[in-house]
Amino acid sequence: MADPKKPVSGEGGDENLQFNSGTDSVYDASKIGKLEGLEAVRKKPGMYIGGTDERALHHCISEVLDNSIDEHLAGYGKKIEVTVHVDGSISIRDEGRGIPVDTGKGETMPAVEMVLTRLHSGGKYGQGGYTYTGGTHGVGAKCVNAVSEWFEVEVSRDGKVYSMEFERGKTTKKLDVIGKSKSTGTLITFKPDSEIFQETVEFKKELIVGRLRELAFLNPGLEITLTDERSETPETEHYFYKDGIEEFVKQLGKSKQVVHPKPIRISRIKEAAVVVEGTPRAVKVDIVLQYNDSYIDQILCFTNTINNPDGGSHLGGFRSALTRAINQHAKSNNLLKDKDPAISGDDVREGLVAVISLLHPDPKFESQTKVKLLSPEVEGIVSSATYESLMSFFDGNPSIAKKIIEKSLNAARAREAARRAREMVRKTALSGGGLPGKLADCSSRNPEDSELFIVEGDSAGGSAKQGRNRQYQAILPIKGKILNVEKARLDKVLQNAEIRSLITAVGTGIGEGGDGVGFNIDRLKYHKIIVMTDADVDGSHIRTLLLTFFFRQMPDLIRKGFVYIAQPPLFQVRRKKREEYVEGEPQLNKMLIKFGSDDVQLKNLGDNKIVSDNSLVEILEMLESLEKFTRAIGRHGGDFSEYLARRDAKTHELPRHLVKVREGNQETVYYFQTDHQLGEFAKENADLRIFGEEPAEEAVDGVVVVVEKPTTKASGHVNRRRCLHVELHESKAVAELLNKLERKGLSIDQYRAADKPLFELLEGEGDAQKKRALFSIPEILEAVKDVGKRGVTITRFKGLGEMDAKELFSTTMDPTKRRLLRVDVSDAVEAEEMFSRLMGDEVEPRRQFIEDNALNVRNLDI
Ligand code: 0RA
Repeated sequence: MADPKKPVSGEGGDENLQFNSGTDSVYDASKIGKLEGLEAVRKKPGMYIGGTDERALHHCISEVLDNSIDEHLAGYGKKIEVTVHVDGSISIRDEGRGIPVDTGKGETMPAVEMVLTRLHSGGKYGQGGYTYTGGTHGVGAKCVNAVSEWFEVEVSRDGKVYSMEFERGKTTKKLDVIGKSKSTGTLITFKPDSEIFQETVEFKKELIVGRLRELAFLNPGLEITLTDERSETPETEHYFYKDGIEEFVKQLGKSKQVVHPKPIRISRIKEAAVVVEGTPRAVKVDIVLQYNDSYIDQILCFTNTINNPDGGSHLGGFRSALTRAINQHAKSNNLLKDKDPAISGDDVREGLVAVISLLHPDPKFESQTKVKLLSPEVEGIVSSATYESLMSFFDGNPSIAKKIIEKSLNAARAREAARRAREMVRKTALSGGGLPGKLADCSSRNPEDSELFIVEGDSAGGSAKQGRNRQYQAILPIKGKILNVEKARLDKVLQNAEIRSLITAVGTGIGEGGDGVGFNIDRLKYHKIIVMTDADVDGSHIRTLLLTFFFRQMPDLIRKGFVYIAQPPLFQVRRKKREEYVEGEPQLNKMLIKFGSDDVQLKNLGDNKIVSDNSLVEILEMLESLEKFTRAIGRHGGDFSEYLARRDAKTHELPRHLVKVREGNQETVYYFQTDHQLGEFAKENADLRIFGEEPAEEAVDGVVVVVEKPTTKASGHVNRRRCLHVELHESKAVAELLNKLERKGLSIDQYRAADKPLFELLEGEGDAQKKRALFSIPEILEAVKDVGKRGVTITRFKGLGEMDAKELFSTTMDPTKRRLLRVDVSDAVEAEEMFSRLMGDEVEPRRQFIEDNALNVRNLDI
């Protein structure tokens, strides 16, 4: 077998590589020499995966998923399983055909290796009859491989299970058979490389959920599951929607009263709509729409299951046809009176929820990010499909048509009223004294470095005004609960005094632009709008109301990232007359360790040497991270010291597989170092079917399989052996930590409690010195924390008012110390659900919900 440490292929990179589908390439040996490895992707991640930020990180998941979805669309596989592991890696398992593993004629490597390491390959193997793809097929997975610290693929195909491994795009384990399987599919696991994703490598569950749910809606009949093993109690969530986008539309409008119970469905296949490479091909449109009693519209557009937030030709076609159909039906049925205002596009979209899903064999987008569809031929296709379907629906359902027209007319009347109200707001804003009296503006007139703090309550507002930097920080105190804008129409919202001062302070105006008084981002006076409320129920309610207002009336403020949440500290820690402020539990923990380690010394009884202060802090930090893994192994039913005991003496590698076998009440846990050892075990215990093809009987985690031939006991009782197999992806991270600890003089055998002391914790000097004997490594951390807690008073903060002006500034407002959260609504369903739940009547679940989800709030260290 190949040396696992040494890359065996994928040498240097050609920086000038351009994308191509590879269909025209002939992979003779001479060309392969030039077809470079994946260095190009690592050098220019922006070009291949759209950057190195949190969004790009999550985009990696989509890149792999798209391949699995393509398999599903091609008729292979009904289920995709996504699992986030404790070490930060992620697995995507599908039931597709499996990436081909054969080595083609004249090739030097198996197809799977080509597909995953050769920038130009893929098209050649990817022509499996996929008609509609996100345009990423074949390209995605290899780019993800390039930007992964490690990447593993397991292919089930032709009765066998194959595996391969890579590091940063280079092969570290050649293709190998590790077991047998009757099913087919691909399992890809990767850990994003922190050298590439310098901002963060942490997958956020909310961001994953959004995409998975969307994909399930767009692929009716496909089941997608998500398990987050990082949570204390990992549960598997299932996304499955038999009725596809119809259910999507229902969910989006879940909290609202609907105007008609059944969503309207528009479906059309336009044959020979486009010509791709000389072949005429069809374009397919699916639209579902439904009206509700709200005052906002939500239209989501997708092309080949990719979201196009900026719309494009499909949206254009839909919008114009909707306006045309409603006006036409109203006119032909004499539903308009002379004094009625004209019904505009805005009016027919009030209270509309719609999802447009387009399948196109060769879509053209405005940019790499695919936020807007260009393909001009689509406009006419969508427009005529919409117009014709709606006209016949209205004819067949005259009472629904009448309701929709009545609703549009109301919207038109309200639009007139709102225009007058907005004009009034604008006039007050422009007539000099228009700025709200309570606003303490900053002196800077440069929006880029100006900040507006919206502060709950006059008392906190007073402190903030005193403590602020008046050069660039403006303060607007908001009293009590502002109007619930979710439930009110624009003209009502604008009558509320708090809302009016908010609008004037922000400067942009609200509502649709176009008539000169609407929202205009160019008039924004502050590039940071910071909501600063108490960490209690009222505080979060006010925060929610404010965010709802922005979300509804100034969505671009949120979309463009101008809205933030201030984070006042959660704890005050008093010790020896000193006060410090602490953000949250993990930081508090860190602080206690720091206090403890300041007062103690650690003596290693092995060599009788005192560990240096610096080393002690590092050791304690490592022990903290190790605890996370201890819990994870425990959750799989393993025992951490047992697991550590299986470390390979030479390579220091830890077991990569855990198999728990249960027979009656008896439970045995097995650990395996390599895929091979697991394979051997699987062969010897064929009844367990570790690479199972039977539906899992109680899938907790990993694969649970049921015995094939139950042994029948004399009593006639059927005794089945069950097993749970978990791949321990965290082993690499744990092994690294252990190596580091070893370099600090702590040996792995000291992990389990010994019968004699291994370390001594020393406190104080000379005769007064206290000694505490420690029998194992984990005890070190505990003992130091105990010392750290002494003489410390911890107070939990409730309100901003509990801090004086200076404290408020230094903990929450000072740009060099504060931590702001940027508000980022990335998922419409989630946001919708969130807002409706937030607006519900029960306070406690709502507060919890805000704390847990905080609007996909993104951490920003500013
Ligand atoms: C190349 C060719 C074929 C399938 C795939 C790649 C493939 C890639 C991925 C990535 C994740 N899951 C996947 N499933 C399949 C076609 C295979 C054939 O024709 O048998």
